[in-house]
Amino acid sequence: MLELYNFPPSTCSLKVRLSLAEKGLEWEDRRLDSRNNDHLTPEYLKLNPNGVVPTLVHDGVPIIDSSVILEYLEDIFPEPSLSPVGAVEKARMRSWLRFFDEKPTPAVRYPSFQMVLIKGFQKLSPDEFEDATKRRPLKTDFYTRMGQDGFSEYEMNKAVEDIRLTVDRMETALVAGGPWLIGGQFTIADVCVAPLIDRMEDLGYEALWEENHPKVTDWLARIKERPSYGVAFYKGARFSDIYPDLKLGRSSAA
Ligand SMILES: N[C@@H](CCC(=O)N[C@@H](CS)C(=O)NCC(=O)O)C(=O)O
Repeated sequence: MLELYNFPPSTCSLKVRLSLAEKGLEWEDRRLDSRNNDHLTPEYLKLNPNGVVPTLVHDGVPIIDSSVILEYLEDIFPEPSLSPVGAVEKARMRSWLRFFDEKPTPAVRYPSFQMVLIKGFQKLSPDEFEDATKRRPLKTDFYTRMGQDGFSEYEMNKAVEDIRLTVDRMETALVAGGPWLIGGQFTIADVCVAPLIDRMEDLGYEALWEENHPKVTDWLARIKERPSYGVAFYKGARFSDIYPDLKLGRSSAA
């Protein structure tokens, strides 16, 4: 049995939901609510000591870290394959995964928290906020830097630069040989970055690629046409589903 502990809008959870849908796998939805700190309970920390989602539990065995989970699914359920056969192509795919974990994944958190997630933390007293910060095994530094007033302009600009770098690299790769990031095959490299680009679009930053990255724009449109997209991004999985007024600030965000 496959169980996925996840939050509906979490980009890391969406990666795994996309892959499960691509493979047509049945799974139990262990949906957690971040506002209740469901991911910080002693029971959950036994599954995932990092206190983050997603966690895949396969026949009782927890597998953590979204990119690791994607490769695990490739190993256990190789068909339909989201991974190339050749060693060189596989290395290229893995280097995309490392890059996505290194740059755009952390970068997307800045506007996500600044524009949406901070709201929940602004309701806390300073002591409650400090407690919320300290109890997060991997996130204390990030939450401390955010504070209850938000990130600095420098940090926000840096995050946007990292997304720009990402779409630049994607455009170059797609020009050299699409339609997917490593060529003809849709792979977990595409799966990994798709929720990040979708999130930036949801926050109103689509000008970052729509203005002068036509291949990335087409790539995103093609991804959205895949049946897996509709399954993973069900109603409620985007911030704008939860906070409709987010759309109002779109034009000024980029
Ligand atoms: N490297 C981890 C990162 C997971 C992660 O940061 N998840 C976020 C949601 S996308 C989370 O659980 N955050 C909890 C929190 O901020 O307290 C992975 O890819 O699984």
